[in-house]
Amino acid sequence: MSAVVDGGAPGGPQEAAALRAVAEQVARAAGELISRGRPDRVEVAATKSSPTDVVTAMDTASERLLRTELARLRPGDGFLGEEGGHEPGSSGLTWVVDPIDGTVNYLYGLRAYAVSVACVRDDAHPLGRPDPATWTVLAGCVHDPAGQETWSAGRGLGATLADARGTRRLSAPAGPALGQALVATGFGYDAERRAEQARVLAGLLPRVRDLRRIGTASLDLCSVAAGRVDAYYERGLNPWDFAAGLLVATEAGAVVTDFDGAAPGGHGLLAAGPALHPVLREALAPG
Ligand code: LIP
Repeated sequence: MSAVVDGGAPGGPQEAAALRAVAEQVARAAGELISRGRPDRVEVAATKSSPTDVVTAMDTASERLLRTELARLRPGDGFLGEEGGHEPGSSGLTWVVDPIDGTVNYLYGLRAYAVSVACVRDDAHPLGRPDPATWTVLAGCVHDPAGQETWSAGRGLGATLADARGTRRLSAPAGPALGQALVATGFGYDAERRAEQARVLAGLLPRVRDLRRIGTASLDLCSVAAGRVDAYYERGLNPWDFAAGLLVATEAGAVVTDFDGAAPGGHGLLAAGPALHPVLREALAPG
């Protein structure tokens, strides 16, 4: 795909399909860069919100590639990246990217990391920074270079997983009873937040089958879409951590909200099959 990509009528299936193809193309290119270019010993280039919130040179290189490729393929669109922040566009569409989701896994050589690329429209902030409370995710791709798995979705087009065996449509299971549920979760970079998350976890653990901590929100959401876990919840995520995975999970039939049933965001995200979601939401309710 070399020329500028035009997506057809705004909000239509043709536009969603064209944006999905762009997301897949650039996510795979960045995935190739970070997996082939991973040094044996990855150094911490800088820290952000806390001493454990790290950036590596490959996070920055991956975001640079994504920004350049998207500017070439979709001139006029905005860009919001974990490392470089927001660059407004004129088209009303914004690409929300995490150049390496699961950076700590990448740093330690654990294989659960991914490139996450989503395209959103936010009519409440047409030329501003898109807000998960008001945005619509039109297309998204989560590419796992170590596992050679590519998860993608288009609004109204469903969700798929492509790997060495081919491409298959995803359909999230309704979900088991709470006591049988395998639940994924995650923890922030701030010690106080982790203490609070540990309290919630301690209350939930005796009531479910077991917990999984994969370390990568985008792959956690895709795992719900594929039935590899029954649910995923986390507080404190950034928009780029969940934008693409959110669409993969919802297009596969899972329910994704905050802990009050409204739009998910940094204040809370809960994803599960339609039968398990309300039960787990109640189990996670304070008090
Ligand atoms: C990570 C998320 C993960 C969360 C981590 C971190 P990063 O994103 O994917 O779910 O538990 O605290 O936010 O920093 O690797 O892009």
